[in-house]
Amino acid sequence: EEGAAVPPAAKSSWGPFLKSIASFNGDLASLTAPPFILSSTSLTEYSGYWAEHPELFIAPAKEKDAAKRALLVLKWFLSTLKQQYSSRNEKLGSEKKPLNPFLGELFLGVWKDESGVIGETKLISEQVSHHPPVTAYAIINEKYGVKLEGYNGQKASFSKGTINVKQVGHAIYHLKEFDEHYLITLPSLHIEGIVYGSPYVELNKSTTITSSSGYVATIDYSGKGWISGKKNSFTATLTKEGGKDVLYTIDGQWNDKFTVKDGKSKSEVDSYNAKITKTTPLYIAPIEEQDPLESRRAWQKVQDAIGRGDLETTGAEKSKIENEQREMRKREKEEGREWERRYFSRVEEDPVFTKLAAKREITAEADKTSGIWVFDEEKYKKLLASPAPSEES
Ligand code: HCR
Repeated sequence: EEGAAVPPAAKSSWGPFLKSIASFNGDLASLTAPPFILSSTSLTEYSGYWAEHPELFIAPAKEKDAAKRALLVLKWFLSTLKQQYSSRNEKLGSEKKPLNPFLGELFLGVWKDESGVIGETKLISEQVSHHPPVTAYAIINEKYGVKLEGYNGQKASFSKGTINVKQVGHAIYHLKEFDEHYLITLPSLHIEGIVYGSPYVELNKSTTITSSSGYVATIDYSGKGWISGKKNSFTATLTKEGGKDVLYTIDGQWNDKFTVKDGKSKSEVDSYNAKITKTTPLYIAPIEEQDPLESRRAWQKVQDAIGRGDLETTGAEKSKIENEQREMRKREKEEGREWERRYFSRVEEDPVFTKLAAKREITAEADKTSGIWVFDEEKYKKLLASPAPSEES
């Protein structure tokens, strides 16, 4: 039944919402969703989903065998999918519409390490473009010399009752000791359950992880009604570039269990249970110590209002931020300058990406992400030396 999962008080808003998405233009930020489907989390926070298991994030750095290392990178990637694509569903009861970050918005944090084994893992996430919305991030573990950097935007379309989302951008995982890079492509997704008022994400098609050491992982996604008939299913293979032999296969559900098998003997060599593997909480500075551009400080009033269900204040506080932003863009335009991103820079070309992308015919689609973005070590080092408060705010 249409809107079956919609709270009674919001029932009357669901029909009109369904009609409005049927004619929507592809810009997710402009989609006006009924209040109960609004989340108080900004998209800049989603970058953290890449490392909620720091022990898996750094595991490849400890592996001396190149093929097993590539396998551990694949395993870590698969372990992030549950956080990325179904954690809101599980925590909030359905997928929700995140806050649309403003240009320059930051989300900074660290996964501390009580064990003393893993070392600190830092997260830097920054909104590098507002039109179109693009978030860039770097996740760094100095102790093991592991760094992930990437950026992404979304291109959406509506068809046959679902929202289809294509992700533009990519991620690059780097291992310092082995001087290895892994180019990770991002899955397309669609949203199921919209008609019933309980949207959740299902991943589409396939993605790849291409390593500079010559390994290729291919992950094929399928949902309910496909091969296994279970939602959030996948099968993955790891092969040596140019070779025909499958070294390892992994299959199962990314929100549940999956098993790793040897490609030849088909015997199980490893397994993972996403349901019972605990995440490590991200430490974020208390609001009063945060920079004014940091997400939770900047959105505090909006978030409180959403939490209280106070629509009027939500709207008013959102407008304040939007107007301030509009003013700033106007001033920059008049003065012929562009907002200086704090941690990232736009580049003509990222040689690491170009080299790995050429192996798979992957393109950057820079026109859809307002450029190619890289983590700027120079800016980062300068900021570490003297954390300057923001001038604009
Ligand atoms: C599509 C989506 C916003 C973007 C979210 C992304 C793609 C962001 C980058 C993360 O690394 C991975 C990721 C996971 C999310 O699943 C995805 C979101 C799912 C829904 C949301 C829409 C904007 C919400 C539309 C409104 C619906 C609920 C009616």
